[in-house]
Amino acid sequence: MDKIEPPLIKKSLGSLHPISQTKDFLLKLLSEIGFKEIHGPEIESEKFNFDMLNIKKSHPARQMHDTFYVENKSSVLRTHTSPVQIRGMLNTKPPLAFTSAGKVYRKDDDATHLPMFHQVEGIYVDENVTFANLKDLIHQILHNLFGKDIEIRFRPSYFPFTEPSAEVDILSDNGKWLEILGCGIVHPKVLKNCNIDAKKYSGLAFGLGVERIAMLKYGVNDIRDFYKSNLDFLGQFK
Ligand code: 2U9
Repeated sequence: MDKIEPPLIKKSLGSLHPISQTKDFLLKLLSEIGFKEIHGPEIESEKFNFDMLNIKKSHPARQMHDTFYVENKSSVLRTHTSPVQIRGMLNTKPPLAFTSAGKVYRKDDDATHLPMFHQVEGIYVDENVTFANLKDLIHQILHNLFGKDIEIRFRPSYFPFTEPSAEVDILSDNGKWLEILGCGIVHPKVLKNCNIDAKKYSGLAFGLGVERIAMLKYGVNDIRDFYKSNLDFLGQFK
């Protein structure tokens, strides 16, 4: 006699994708600190993606081989979530604290870069915002992500939209410094572009790549693993 199989009662549940989990973790942490999440379009004008952020016409990021241009060439697939912050600042008087998160697009494709990836960004504009406030905030974020015991290093850098600018590293187990995020004090020209009085107000801003954070947190060496829809790989993040 054939064996009669009982009906399958326990159905296995799915789970959020590890990139969504990492993005949601960051947004929740920042909302608890007081940042409000705002949203914006993935197809942007050159004005909002570049000009308003003090990115000059000659900047290499604007070249055809780095940016996806759409149709008439005055629209782009956003290369960062910063234009969302520009829209937020145009609509709101300071003090303000916003996060913007989601998909961004750049012409890149290798083990650590994809043509689509996710960013989480924050901006805080108020009277008397200083680099000390920025350092404190970044320490809070990184301690929540990687634990209280990690070593953190600020390294001078350059971005057109912040001045001064820094990149932040953490010390890994094997003694190597790993780049985690970029940040800085909002460039006064960017505040002025948004009709904010740069004599009265200053701002801090930071941006991080969600895939990069997830790779470091979970020890994933190839960014492409996140987008192969391999359920054995993805099931490990339940
Ligand atoms: C406005 C003004 C300033 C956001 C910032 C960075 C530094 C940064 C990168 C991290 C890895 C992008 O995903 S990544 O490649 N971001 O280094 N982002 S400061 O500064 C802003 C944003 C909006 C209006």
